[in-house]
Amino acid sequence: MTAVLLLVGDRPFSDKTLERIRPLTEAEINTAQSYGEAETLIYSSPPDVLLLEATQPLSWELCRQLKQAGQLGWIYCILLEHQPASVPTATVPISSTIAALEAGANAYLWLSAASATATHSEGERLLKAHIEAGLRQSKMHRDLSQENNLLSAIALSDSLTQISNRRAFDWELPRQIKSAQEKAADLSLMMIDIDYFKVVNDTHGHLVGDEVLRLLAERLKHNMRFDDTPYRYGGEEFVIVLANTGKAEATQIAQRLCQLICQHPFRVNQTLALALTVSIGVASLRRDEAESGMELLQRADQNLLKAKSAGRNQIVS
Ligand code: GH3
Ligand code: MG
Ligand code: MG
Ligand code: MG
Repeated sequence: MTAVLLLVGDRPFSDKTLERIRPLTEAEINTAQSYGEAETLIYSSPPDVLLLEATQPLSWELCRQLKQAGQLGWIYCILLEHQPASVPTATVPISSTIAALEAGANAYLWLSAASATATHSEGERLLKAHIEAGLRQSKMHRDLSQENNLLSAIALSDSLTQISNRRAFDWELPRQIKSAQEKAADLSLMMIDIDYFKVVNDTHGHLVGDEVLRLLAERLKHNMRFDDTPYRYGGEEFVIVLANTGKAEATQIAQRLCQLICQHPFRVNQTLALALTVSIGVASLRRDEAESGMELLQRADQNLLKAKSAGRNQIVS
């Protein structure tokens, strides 16, 4: 992934800066002539380093805005000002550096007019060092967030079936309930338990049992509506939260699922296809009712027990 540097300022600033920084970095350099354009670029594909024309008040505004929008706080931001040839050894006043840091930038730099010699001036070396510091910071951030995403994916998925796990469900359920209440929408919960699963293990061994769990998870995933995520709640129990779904519709969905499972045996390998059934407990929350996730879950579980004692391979809602 190539590092990207975004240059924001008027035409003369961009042209002058481009000419000076091209030899300093291998990063891809993009330019934005307006602040609107800059914002769009920053939010759609954040650059690694942002170089802003320090004499434009809007640059400072943009810094403050990025600082406030915390998630963009890691973009390395440099306020840059070109000094005329008449001030060859000028250094930035401490007060300007302080103001820049307070606004959320990482540096305030002056670049004096190019000297006739081929070597880089101190100002250029300082700018180069800052760009490199910015690229290091940005790479570290990207690596960390990638690692973070991977760890969350591991923490929230079930290692056997690869679907979401109990931890993900515990996190998601209260949020779904809250969102249903805010939208004044119904919500239902399905708790699914394989019937006589112990017999599968006892007859065919645990590896076959494992494969059945994988196949069932897959079947749940592929036969539910897009937003109805199945979770592995525990052993051979699965739960599905049905957003925007009242009792009548949830009952129909559960019945359809129950049929789908008992009518199509699970092909474990070339020689073994197991006919299985499930029992399902459904609990629904009407838009005008308030209930905690725990209570809703408890009702689904009670209905599941009723389905079991009524003979299994059925649903109770
Ligand atoms: P019921 O109809 O009452 O639900 O009967 P059951 O046999 O399905 O229920 P029970 O609770 O007695 O047994 C569940 C079994 O699920 C016992 C346990 O060994 C098995 N199990 C739980 N997790 C796994 C797993 O990850 N892999 C395998 N192979 N078996 C598992
Ligand atoms: Mg069980
Ligand atoms: Mg069971
Ligand atoms: Mg049981």
